[in-house]
Amino acid sequence: MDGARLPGTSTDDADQIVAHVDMDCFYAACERLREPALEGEPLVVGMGFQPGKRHGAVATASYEARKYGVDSAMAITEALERLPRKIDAVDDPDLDVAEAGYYRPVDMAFYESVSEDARSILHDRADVVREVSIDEAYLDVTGETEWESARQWARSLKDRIEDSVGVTASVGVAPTMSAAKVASDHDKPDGLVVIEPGEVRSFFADLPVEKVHGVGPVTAAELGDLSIETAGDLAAADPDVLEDRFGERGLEIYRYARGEDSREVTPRGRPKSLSRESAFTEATSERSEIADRVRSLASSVADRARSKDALYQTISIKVVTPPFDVYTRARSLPGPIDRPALVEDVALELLTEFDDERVRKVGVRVSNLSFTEGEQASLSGFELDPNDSNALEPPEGQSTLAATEWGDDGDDERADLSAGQTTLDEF
Ligand code: DCP
Ligand code: MG
Repeated sequence: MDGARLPGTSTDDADQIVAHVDMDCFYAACERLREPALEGEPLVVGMGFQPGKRHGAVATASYEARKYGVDSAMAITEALERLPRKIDAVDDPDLDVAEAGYYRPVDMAFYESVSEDARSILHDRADVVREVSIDEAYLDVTGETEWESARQWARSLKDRIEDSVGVTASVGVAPTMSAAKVASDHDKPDGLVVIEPGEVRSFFADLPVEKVHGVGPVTAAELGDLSIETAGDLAAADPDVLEDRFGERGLEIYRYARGEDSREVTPRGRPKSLSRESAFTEATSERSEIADRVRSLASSVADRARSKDALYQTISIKVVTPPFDVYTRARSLPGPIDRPALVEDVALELLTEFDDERVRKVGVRVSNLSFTEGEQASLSGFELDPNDSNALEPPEGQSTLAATEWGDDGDDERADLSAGQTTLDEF
C-alpha cells in the first residue's frame, strides 16, 4: 500500500505489516487481576504443589519467580526446591520467607475469560487476526498503520489491553510473521519492538539461533555441531547443507533467518461456534438490564452466523457471577437452523435459571454449526470459543464450571499447542 514502503527497501518484505501479540506470564497475570497483592511477587501457576501432592508441572511463572530459575513445564518438585512456598517457609526455620513465593492452581475458565476480553480488542484493532493460543495472536495491520507510525499503533494497542483488561502484552511489528514473533519476544515483558523492512537480517544477526522461528533446543544443538550459533550464522549458511541435514525444514529456518517468510496472516479455518460476550461495569441484579444485554448479544451472534452462511443447532449462554463463577447452559434443536428470533428466545429462557443471581458478565453462543455448501467460511476471523457441543450440555442439574468447555477450541493448531502444554493435567 502507498506509504507503507520505505525508499530503498526490497519489495518482497515490504508488502505486509504484521504484529505479533503475546501476553506476559499470562496465567500469572490473570491471577494478579483477582489478587492484586500478588503484584511484584514471585508467583507460580501450576499443578501439584498442594500438601500431599507432588506430581505436576509449572504452567507459568511470574518474571520475579523466573529469577529463581522457575519456568513453564518444569516439574513442580523442582520449582518448589528453587522457590519454596511462602506458606511452608513461614513454619520452617530452614527456609527463608523472603526467598519464597506464591503458588496458585490453574483455573482455565478464568484465563479464557480474560483472554476473550483481550482478543476482542485485537479484533477491534485489526480486521485479520490469527489466534494461535490463549495468549498469542498475529495481526495483519497493513491496512491499519504505516511503518512510520507502527510504533505508536502498537503502543496504543498495548495501552488499551492494559487499561481495559489489566494485563500487559508484548508486541512485535515486522514485515513477516516469523520476524514479528521474534520481535514480540525480544524485549519481554512489556516489550514493544518494531523491525522495519530491510532490517530483519541485521536485527537477527547476533541473536542465538534458537530465537529463529522453528528452531527448538534440539535443532539448535544440531546446528551448533555445524558451528551455526547465531541467526546470522544460519542466514549465511549453505542452504544445501541445511537441506541435507534437516530436509525441507532446513530451508525453512534458513529463509526465516534471512527474513524471508511469504506467509500471510490468515484467520484460521471454519469456526466451530460463534459467540459474543459482554461484561457489566459492575455486577448487576437488574433483570431488564441483563435481559437487554442478552438480547443484543443474541442478535449480534445470529447476524454473524448469517453473514458466514452458518446454520446452528445448539444455542447456549454463559453467565459469570461474582467473584468469577462461570456457568454455561445450552439447548440443542432438532436440526440446523438460521432463526435469529429463536436464538434470542432460547437464550432468554436459559437465562431464567439465573434470575436470583447478580451477574457480572453474559455471553451467547451458537454452535454445532453447518455451512451452506460452496460458501467460504470465516471470512472475517476465527472465533476462539468453538466447542464440542456435547461439552456444553451438563448432566441434568449440574452447574457446569465452564472451564475449557466455553473457551476451548477444536482447531487443530490449538489442539497441538495444548497437547504440548504439559501442565494442564497432572501427570
Ligand atoms: N502454558 C502452559 N504450559 C506450558 C507453556 C505455557 O500451561 N508448557 C500456559 C501458561 C502460560 C500460557 O500458556 O501463561 C501462555 O504461554 P506463553 O508461552 O506465552 O508463556 P507466558 O505468557 O506465561 O510467559 P511469556 O511472558 O514468556 O509469554
Ligand atoms: Mg505469553
